[in-house]
Amino acid sequence: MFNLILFGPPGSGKGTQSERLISKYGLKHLSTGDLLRSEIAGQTPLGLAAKSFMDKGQLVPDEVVIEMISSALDNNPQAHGFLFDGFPRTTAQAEALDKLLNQKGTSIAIVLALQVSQEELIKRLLNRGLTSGRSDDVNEEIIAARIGEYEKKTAAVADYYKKYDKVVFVHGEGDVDEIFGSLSKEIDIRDRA
Ligand code: B4P
Repeated sequence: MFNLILFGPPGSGKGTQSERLISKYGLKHLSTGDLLRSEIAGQTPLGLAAKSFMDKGQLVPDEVVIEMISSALDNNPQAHGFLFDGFPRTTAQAEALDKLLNQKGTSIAIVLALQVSQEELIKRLLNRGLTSGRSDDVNEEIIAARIGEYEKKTAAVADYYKKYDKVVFVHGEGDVDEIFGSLSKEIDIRDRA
């Protein structure tokens, strides 16, 4: 089993690159952002609770997203590997993920961390907000709150995995295909190892 985390600030291209990586490597895509948005669309109690955090640019509480990922892992016993997109976003989530994977006799092979400047992140998210209908992309204040949450709570997740020598930083600005090429190169080195 080959499990990877695509890591980076909001708007760094995690969703964009995930789509390509899952089709090239046959991984099961687990995006907590997508899972939460589908709960919101279904107007479930979980979705309604999550929406109040997401609309303010805040992270959804750890126990909610950990439970969602735990169920998704259980529901995909046939997967050859998982691509985690937007998860883990706190050290507590990283510790929980390690435990869940350990129970299944597997672990994270690599954390690919996309690096994008703050100006570019804001530009991309405001641009997406014009067409996506996503309430967390519509104004600069909410976007700034999301970047603030990333710096305060999520950046430390890279330090957590650095201890295990699993983090590779990849330049995330420029041509989407070139970035995909850089990510693929890093996976290919490990996948063959
Ligand atoms: P997510 O859905 O994870 O979304 P994201 O961080 O905003 O975006 P991503 O990095 O995937 O950006 P994308 O590729 O689409 O999170 C949304 C919210 O859900 C969070 O704020 C939080 O409230 C909640 N949440 C999710 N997971 C959670 C967790 N684990 N714990 C707690 N809360 C959680 O790219 C953005 C834009 O850039 C797109 O328009 C794309 O087309 C463009 N783009 C991509 N690559 C480009 C490139 N190379 N050049 C130019 N533009 C590019």
